[in-house]
Amino acid sequence: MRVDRRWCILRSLLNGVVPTFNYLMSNSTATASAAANIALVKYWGKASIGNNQPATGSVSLGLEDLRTTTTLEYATGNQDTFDTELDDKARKRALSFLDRVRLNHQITQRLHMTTANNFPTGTGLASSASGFAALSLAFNALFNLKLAGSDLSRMARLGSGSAARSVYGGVVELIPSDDAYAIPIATAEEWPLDVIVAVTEERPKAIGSTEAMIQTANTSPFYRSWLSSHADDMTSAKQAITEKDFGKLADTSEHNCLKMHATMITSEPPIIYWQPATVEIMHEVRALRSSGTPAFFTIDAGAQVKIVCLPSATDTIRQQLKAITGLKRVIVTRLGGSPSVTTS
Ligand code: 2P0
Repeated sequence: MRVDRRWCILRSLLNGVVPTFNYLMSNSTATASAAANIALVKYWGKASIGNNQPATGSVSLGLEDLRTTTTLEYATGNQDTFDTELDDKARKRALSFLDRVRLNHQITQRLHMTTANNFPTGTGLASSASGFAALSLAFNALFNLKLAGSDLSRMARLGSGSAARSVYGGVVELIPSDDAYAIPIATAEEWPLDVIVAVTEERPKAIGSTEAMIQTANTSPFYRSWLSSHADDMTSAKQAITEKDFGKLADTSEHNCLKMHATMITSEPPIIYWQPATVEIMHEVRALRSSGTPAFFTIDAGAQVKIVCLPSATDTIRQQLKAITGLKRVIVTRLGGSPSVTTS
């Protein structure tokens, strides 16, 4: 304890005099890959807006093949620079995140950031989750911060609430608190599942998640019920995962998803992310389950439908989806998404 305290004092003194001191031990580049995740029990609403403190817990699946890869290195000048296709809004968001985490870790170094997604951005496929998780992992590695998983998760949450879950792979729970962080609750090996992403809309969504959440909380008459019924869904989903009870996970996930969309649809003005094909696919998946195919749907803040299934059902579902008018394409992935980091 004493040594830690002295180290902190020395570090902060030196940081004032020699700004480069606290990363003399750092690497010159760090590259991180983090996966998108889909929530089965969803985060929709904030207890605190500035810090992305979620109003509720959530449970998610990491998507092995939907990834953001981000490299951080030192900028040559005294400004952060980007070698990316990030639009102005995303760039501002990344800059404000970097300023915040630099302040938290007493780092002044400006950075050069390169980042790319291997899937569509801003269409309800959790690109902010994989994006801020990859950026946090790269930041931690570049400056050799050696943060514990819970602290990395908290860092990622400052960028985007759902990013707190993408610092891990597998099944992850985000626990609400006044400094919320996520924990892994099951590995992909424990319960192999496939996820079929049915893309029904390639264009970016009309309203972003942050704004939509605030609008929902402020105007939907159902928002209070959403909050008060959430704990039951968390308990049920976690039990289903522990017991590998697919039917129970299916019922809980679809119920929670439809409840979330009910709060959005009843906001003023309404937030309707669904396309006709979104609804058609929901019916198709429910019909498949009724006839014995182990599959259920979930939909996030966008028009895409994510179909979770046992791997034995993947081909059947893909075949059935071909008949859906308005389906643009499918992306098939498995539960997974453990992050990876390299430094030099
Ligand atoms: C989720 N979503 O649990 C829910 C379900 C979308 C629907 O978390 O404001 O991009 O950056 O914390 O994390 C999307 O919201 O929002 C989201 P911010 P985020 O996955």
